Amino acid sequence: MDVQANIDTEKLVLDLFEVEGVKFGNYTLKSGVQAPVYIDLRVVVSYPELMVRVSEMLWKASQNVKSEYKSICGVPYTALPLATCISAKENIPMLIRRKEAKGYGTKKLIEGKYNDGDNCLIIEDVCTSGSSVLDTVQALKTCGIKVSDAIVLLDREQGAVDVLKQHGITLHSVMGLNQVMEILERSKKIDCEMVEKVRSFLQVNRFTPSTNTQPCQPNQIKKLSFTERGKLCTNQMTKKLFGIMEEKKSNLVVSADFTQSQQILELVDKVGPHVCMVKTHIDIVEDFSQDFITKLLQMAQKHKFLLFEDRKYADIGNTVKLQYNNGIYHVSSWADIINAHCISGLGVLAALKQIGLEKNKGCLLVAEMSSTGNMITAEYTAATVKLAEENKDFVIGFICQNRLSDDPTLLHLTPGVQLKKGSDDLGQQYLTPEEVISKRGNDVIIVGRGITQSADVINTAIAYKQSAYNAYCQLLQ
Ligand code: S5P
Repeated sequence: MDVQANIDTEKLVLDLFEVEGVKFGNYTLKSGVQAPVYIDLRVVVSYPELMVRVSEMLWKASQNVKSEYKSICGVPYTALPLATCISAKENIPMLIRRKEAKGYGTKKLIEGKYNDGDNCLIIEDVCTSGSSVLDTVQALKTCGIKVSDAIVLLDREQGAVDVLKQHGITLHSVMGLNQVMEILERSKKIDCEMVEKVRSFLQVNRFTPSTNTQPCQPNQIKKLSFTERGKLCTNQMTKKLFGIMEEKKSNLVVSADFTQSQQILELVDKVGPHVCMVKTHIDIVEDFSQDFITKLLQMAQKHKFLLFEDRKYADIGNTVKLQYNNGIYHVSSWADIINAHCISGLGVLAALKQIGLEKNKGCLLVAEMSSTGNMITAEYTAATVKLAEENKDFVIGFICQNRLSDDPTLLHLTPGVQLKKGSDDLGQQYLTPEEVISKRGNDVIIVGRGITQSADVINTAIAYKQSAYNAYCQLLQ
C-alpha cells in the first residue's frame, strides 16, 4: 500500500469510529452470537463527504479486478448508495437488486439494463461470511448475469474470502478488521485488551466453505451419459429414471396442472410417449377419486413414465408423515417421487423416508426456486445439497435452477421453463430449455403451461423434448 493510501485508510477508520460506524463493547449479533465489535456502516449516508470518500476507496480497490465487467451492483441496502456514487462518478452502469419478498407481480428481481452473460462487479460495505454477497450473486445469476469479483470496504476476516472463492468469486477489500484495530489502538481509541478480545473472537467465529455448495459450471460437469450415470446409482428410483430418460430420449417432465381429472388423463395420454415423468398437484384436482389414480397408473405403465407428486412437504416430521401416507390422497401408494422443502429441519426427510424407503420411492429436495423474490438463500441451498448427498438412499436429486452437486447420481430438475425466456404476472420466471440444460448444466426440464396451454400439446411436447434432449446430447460431445 502506498503512503497516501495508508493515510486515507487511517483517516477513514478514525472517521468511521467517530460516527459510530465501528463500535466496541458487548453486542448480540443477528445470529445470537455475542460479539465485542459491531460494525454498521448504514450511518455513512448521514455524512455525505464520508460516503463519497468510502465510495472512492472502493473504486480504487476495484482497480485490482482483472476481469472485465459491464456494470456494478451494490448489495442491498447499505452498499446501494455507495454503488450509486461510484456509478455516477465513474460513469459505469449500475444494476439494482430488489430485496423485497415475492408477490410483486411483474416487478423484476434485477433493475437496469443487462444482456445474457454480462459480468457484474459486486459492491459491499462489510463482509462476514460472504452470504449477503452470495444472495446478490444468486439473484444476478437467475437473470443470466455472471459475477467474478466483489469489492468490500471492510472484511471482518471471518472467512468470507474462502467462502466466496469456493463460489468462483474473488473478494477485494479496502481494509480488514485487524488493520482497523491496529489503527484504533495506535490512535488510543481502544486498548490492547479490547484488541485481544476481538482477535480471539475472530479466531473462534470463522466461516469455512462447506463442501459441494458451488453451482458447478457446465464445463466442469463430468460428461457422463444418463445410462452411465444410471449404472453408478444404488438408488433404484434414480436408476429407473435414468433408464427411462435414455430409452425414451426424453428429459422432459410435464406438469399436469389441471383441476379436472379428465383433463389430466387426456393430456397425459397425448404427451405420455414424450415425457419421462408426469408431475401432479393432486390437491388441485376437484373430482379426485381412486378411479382417477387407477387410470393414471395405467397410463404410466402404458407410456412408461414415472409419477411425481409435487406436494413440497415442509411441516414437522409427524405431520408430513401423515400428509404423505394418509388423508384422501394416500400419495405414498401411487406417487413414485415426491419432493420436500427442508426448511423445518431434518425431521421432514426422516419422516418421509420412514414411509417412502421401504416402498422404494424417491424424493427430490427443493434447493432453489424459479419464482422472483423467493427467500431461499445460498446457505439454505448449500445445506440442502449436503442433506441430499447424505441421504442418497431416498433422495434422488433436486428441484433447482442451477447445477448444485457434481455427484453424477443426483438429478437436477428445473421448473420455470418455456421456449421463450420471460415471466408470468405472478412472479414465475422462465428460462429456455437450452439455458437450463447446456448453460446451467441441469438434467431435466419441468414444463407446465408451456405445454398445457398450447393448442397442439403433442407437437409442443415434442418440441420441448427435442430441445432439452439435444442440449443434453451437446454436453456429451
Ligand atoms: O421453483 C419451482 C418449483 C416447482 S416444483 N417453480 C415451479 O414453478 N415449480 C412447479 O413447476 C410449479 O408448482 C408448477 O407446477 C410448475 C411450473 O409450471 P409452469 O406452468 O410455470 O411451467
